[in-house]
Amino acid sequence: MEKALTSFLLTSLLLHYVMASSAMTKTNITTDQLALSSLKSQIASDPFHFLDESWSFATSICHWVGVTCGSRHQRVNSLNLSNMALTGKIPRDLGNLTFLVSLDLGSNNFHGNLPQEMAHLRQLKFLDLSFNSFRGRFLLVIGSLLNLRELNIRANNLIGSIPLSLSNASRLETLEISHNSLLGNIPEGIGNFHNMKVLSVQYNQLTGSIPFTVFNISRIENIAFTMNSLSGSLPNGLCNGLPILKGLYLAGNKLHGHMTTSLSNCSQLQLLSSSENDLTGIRNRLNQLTGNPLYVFPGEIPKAISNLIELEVLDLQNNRFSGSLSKNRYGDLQYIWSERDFSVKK
Ligand SMILES: *[C@@H]1O[C@H](CO)[C@@H](O)[C@H](O)[C@H]1NC(C)=O
Ligand SMILES: *[C@@H]1O[C@H](CO)[C@@H](O)[C@H](O)[C@H]1NC(C)=O
Ligand SMILES: *[C@@H]1O[C@H](CO)[C@@H](O)[C@H](O)[C@H]1NC(C)=O
Ligand SMILES: *[C@@H]1O[C@H](CO)[C@@H](O)[C@H](O)[C@H]1NC(C)=O
Ligand SMILES: *[C@@H]1O[C@H](CO)[C@@H](O)[C@H](O)[C@H]1NC(C)=O
Ligand SMILES: CC(=O)N[C@H]1CO[C@H](CO)[C@@H](O)[C@@H]1O
Repeated sequence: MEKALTSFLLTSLLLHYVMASSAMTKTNITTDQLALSSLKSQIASDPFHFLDESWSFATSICHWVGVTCGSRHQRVNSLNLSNMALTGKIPRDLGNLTFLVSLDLGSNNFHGNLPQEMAHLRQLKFLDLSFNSFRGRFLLVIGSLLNLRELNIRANNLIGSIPLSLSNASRLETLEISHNSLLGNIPEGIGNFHNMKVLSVQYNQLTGSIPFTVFNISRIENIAFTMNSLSGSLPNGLCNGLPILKGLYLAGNKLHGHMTTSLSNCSQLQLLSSSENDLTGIRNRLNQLTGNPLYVFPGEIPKAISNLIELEVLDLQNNRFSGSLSKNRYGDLQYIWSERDFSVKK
């Protein structure tokens, strides 16, 4: 009797739970549906009709083009509208997609300010807004996205300085904020990114010196500061905290000083660009990198280039190289290398 009662209670409890949670899922699907509809209403042009037909209430949002839902919650966890030639703005309601883990709007014609409400996307790990025309001080939002691993806002019209709060997003592995109009100093807090592999702030209007904390991020593979107005000198023992550094892009700044420190600890360095600064002594130091596949400095293609077993991409456009190239073997493409422009391949 007791047993039957217990089992009855358990069953009704379970039923209650199932009903309550399905009601919640339903409301929440509506939430996501409204948010996506709001986004669609802000898209002024969809020349290839990616969303026209697919984004209709006749089908579940989980089947809409570019939308992926989580299998447990049936909430939108990924939105990928990259490279669809869409023109439009991002509505505040996008911030209601609170289960989003991955958002890729790269390579479209989105414009206007990015809404503050994007700070509500706390689950976000991957955010790509590159190659659009977004403006405003979007980086202020990033300090709220504590789970973010990869941020790519390359090639927009974003302004403002790099906020101190950015270092709250301490799990970042890729910070690609190049080709915008960012001003001011690079904050010391950049050294908090212990997992950082790629740091690219090239082609902005950043000033002040490079915080030496950058040279202590032991997992970093590529650092790109090209074409800013950074001043000051490089630290002694530059390489000692950067055991797996592959690319260091310094060209086109106001750095000065004589390189007295050894580069021999940068045992994986493949590309170093330092032209258009007031740095001396680097060329001599490069001779220490005898085991390395590639070193690049202006005016000369190094002989070692023909031994490039690990070369991923070599892009020599817009440079002033001289010398001749011999045949190389090519492996997996991962990065685009050129003297002045570093980019993460998508
Ligand atoms: C998004 O969330 C806000 C705040 O909860 C709410 O006011 C708004 O109506 C929501 N937008 C949509 C399209 O549901
Ligand atoms: C988005 O889709 C494009 C094209 O299918 C793909 O190349 C890209 O990797 C996707 N982005 C993400 C974050 O999965
Ligand atoms: C981010 O860091 C700032 C200090 O730079 C702090 O005031 C703020 O509370 C932090 N925000 C979060 C969400 O942790
Ligand atoms: C680099 O890291 C070491 C060891 O953690 C620390 O002692 C040193 O102060 C750091 N240097 C900078 C410039 O952050
Ligand atoms: C290379 O790094 C090691 C360990 O950090 C250090 O002991 C050594 O002095 C460094 N070598 C040079 C030439 O700086
Ligand atoms: C309308 C709404 O957002 N409902 C619920 C969606 O799911 C979260 C978490 O599961 C709840 O906190 C909301 O109340």
